[in-house]
Amino acid sequence: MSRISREDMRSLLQVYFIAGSVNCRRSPADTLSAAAAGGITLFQFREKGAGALTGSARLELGAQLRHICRGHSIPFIVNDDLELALALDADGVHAGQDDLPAAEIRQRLGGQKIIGVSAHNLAEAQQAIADGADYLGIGPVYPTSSKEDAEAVQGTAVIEQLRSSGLQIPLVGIGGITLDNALPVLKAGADGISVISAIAGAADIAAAAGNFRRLMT
Ligand code: TZP
Ligand code: MG
Repeated sequence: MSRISREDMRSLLQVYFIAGSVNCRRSPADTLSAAAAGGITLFQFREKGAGALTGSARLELGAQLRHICRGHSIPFIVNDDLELALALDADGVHAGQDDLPAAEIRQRLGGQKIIGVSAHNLAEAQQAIADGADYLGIGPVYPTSSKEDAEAVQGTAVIEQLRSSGLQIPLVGIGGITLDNALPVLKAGADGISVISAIAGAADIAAAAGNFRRLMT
């Protein structure tokens, strides 16, 4: 089976919502349902941080969220954990630099699934592309309180650098992105924005997702 095309991947990255139970003020299922109704284009299940679910509770929540994604035709990506992705028949995996190399994930997941990799510089980006990544997550663009071990804030500089080096791979910016600071990320060359708190923490989740979606058109 064939890899997702770059153009299809770019469209999916427009409003990439990431969440786990720790990030949600309402239930994760309600949060994701509202975000999906509002117009997110891709979802990542990232069950991480203090108080995160483990074992069967994590698997059950993943299955519930995958089901919601399927109902909205939104691809369901699992953060870090290849075994969980396989168990949930996820649409893809997102890996950090400390996780399994994309080449190994590609071998285990097969050709048609989506693989994303977090990259912080040109060398990491080139390696991820060589390993078969479909998209790269670049950040943190702005200060974030959603990731305990976040690297140094880089603004839009790395996105600009990757684009000026000629890299064509779909890119998404991440870290502290809100409606007010999203446009420079796109201007720098990202195909979309990835957010946790600006959607999961919003008083009106569907409206927040819808506002990001409108920014993309
Ligand atoms: N990777 C880099 S920053 C970040 C991740 C997972 C957290 C993004 O969360 P928020 O709330 O959108 O800043
Ligand atoms: Mg990771």
